[in-house]
Amino acid sequence: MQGGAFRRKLVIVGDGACGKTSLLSVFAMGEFPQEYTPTIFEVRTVSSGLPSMRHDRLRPLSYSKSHVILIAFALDTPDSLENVTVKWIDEVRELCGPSIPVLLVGCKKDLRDQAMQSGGGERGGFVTTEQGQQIAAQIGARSYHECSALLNHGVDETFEQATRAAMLVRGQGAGGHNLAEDDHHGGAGGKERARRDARRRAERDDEGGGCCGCVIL
Ligand SMILES: Nc1nc2c(ncn2[C@@H]2O[C@H](COP(=O)(O)OP(=O)(O)O)[C@@H](O)[C@H]2O)c(=O)[nH]1
Ligand SMILES: [Mg+2]
Repeated sequence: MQGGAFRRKLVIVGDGACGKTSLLSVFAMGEFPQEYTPTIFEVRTVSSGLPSMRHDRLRPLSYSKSHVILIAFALDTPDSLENVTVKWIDEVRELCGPSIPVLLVGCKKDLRDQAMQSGGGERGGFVTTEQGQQIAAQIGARSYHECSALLNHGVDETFEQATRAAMLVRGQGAGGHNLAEDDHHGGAGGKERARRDARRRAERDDEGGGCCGCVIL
């Protein structure tokens, strides 16, 4: 506890372009970003990243001391839900352990609603609520949410549930990756040094300012 306030760290992961930055931007700043900017590590009130192979090695740093994880996917992209089961949940459990609360979030609900209204939603191409709920149960998620950052539907509710879940986690949170150990085994070459510097930056961000409570990957 610092300054009489609880500090909780929330991390959002999920496929690139599934809607993570927009979700957070709408929640934190009340604004839907007009331009899509894939980001690597953006540190302001949030951090954001583009999940590519190159960033797979740096991403574990951002999980450090998390209290709650949101795994996001896009309701108009079934592949992004599949990646929840084949990639994201494994990474989260490996780096944050079995007990950190995980919420599953389906983004871009407005696109599915629109397709349903025009009769196109039945033809596949969209994830149904039942499918989302089923995967949420399969990965042991605490809850399942659907939202539209564009229309600001379901955004506050999702973060409210995430905050409640985070409050139940005691202490400093879970996650992170012991790069010192890697250095011990692999030597402190250029790559290791770069990763160590990134870790220090991430740790500084964790500690500083009180604004960096949220990380998007
Ligand atoms: N229709 C619709 N588009 C969205 C929504 N959220 C994000 N997008 C769009 O999806 C693209 C990727 O969004 P972004 O938040 O940057 O995804 P990220 O890579 O996961 O951070 C952008 O073109 C956004 O405008 C939404 O709720 N509805
Ligand atoms: Mg982003």
